[in-house]
Amino acid sequence: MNYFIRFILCFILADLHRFYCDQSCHASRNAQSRKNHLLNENDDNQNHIELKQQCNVEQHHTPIDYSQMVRLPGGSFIMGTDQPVIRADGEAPERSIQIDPFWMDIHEVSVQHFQEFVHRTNHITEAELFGTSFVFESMLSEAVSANITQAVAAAQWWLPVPNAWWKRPEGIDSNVSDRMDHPVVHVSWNDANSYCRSIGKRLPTEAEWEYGCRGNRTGRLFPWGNKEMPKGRHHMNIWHGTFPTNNTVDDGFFGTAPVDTFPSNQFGLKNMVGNVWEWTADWWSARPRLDQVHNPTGPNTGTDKVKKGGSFLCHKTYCYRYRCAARSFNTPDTSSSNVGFRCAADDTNEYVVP
Ligand SMILES: [Ca+2]
Ligand SMILES: [Ca+2]
Repeated sequence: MNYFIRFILCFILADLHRFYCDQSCHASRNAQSRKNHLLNENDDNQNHIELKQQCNVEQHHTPIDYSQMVRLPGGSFIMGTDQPVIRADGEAPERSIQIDPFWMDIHEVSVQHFQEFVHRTNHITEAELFGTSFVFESMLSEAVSANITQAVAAAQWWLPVPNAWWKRPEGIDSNVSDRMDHPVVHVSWNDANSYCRSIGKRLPTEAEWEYGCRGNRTGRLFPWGNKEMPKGRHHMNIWHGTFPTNNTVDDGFFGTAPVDTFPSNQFGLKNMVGNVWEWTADWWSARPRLDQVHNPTGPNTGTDKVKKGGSFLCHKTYCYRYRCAARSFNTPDTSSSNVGFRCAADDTNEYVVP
């Protein structure tokens, strides 16, 4: 199906978004098969990887570094919306939620910080184990595109790119030398969880993330209010122009932006919407649990994890998910060029004012 028809369907059939268009907003790994294949290639390799993965999940016990975090005061806030844009995602209903105080990273985790984690722990990401990761096709060089024969049936502009991983975001001929302050990408939920745990932190719950996004502004679309560009200023990195054929780069960024770009919200958090999607701790369900009103943690189990905030690939006519109430999902072993994360931490007596 060509882009024009897909675009029209997305625009008109908003409530069918999940069934038609949402399948193309992201690509998910369809099975453990390729990783299992890699793990079974030889026993020595398997033992080597398993040993390293044991190191990955080791919990860090030294004090948390709060220097790039903010303490959110908690309290009650309104989660979700009664005016859902993408109803099938479970954006509705509005409900009053109580959140305890907690800490959250000011920024999405940068390439620099993820590299330090890898050096410290020898972590091997799932993109490396699988041997491929998903990249939006217009990000690729002609040389890399020409060598890709496999396509994702339900997501035609997402390509499984060999050797795409956090250090080579667009495959073999790319690098991160000028993107050390950009958000790390090609990290699965499992990778993100390992990172946060290694420094004594954790992934935020969906409710914590949304509370942080809203920044004490009830019922607003974005962290700063309802206008996409207040006073004509860009506040986030999304797709400007015509998706997916023409990115006018009005906000200054074709791909990711440095994690400290754009104004902070009232909590001091940056890029909660746009730039990269952010993993949360919760399992996905399109029906939010309404029985959980105090520090909700979502379903007890599931097959996908919730991600929040949208990315540099989001456009209002397609994947209008750069809103605090919006939500989407991927399997916990999926990685792609537009998903990253930030960490949170419990509010304990450990923090000492410098
Ligand atoms: Ca942009
Ligand atoms: Ca973000």
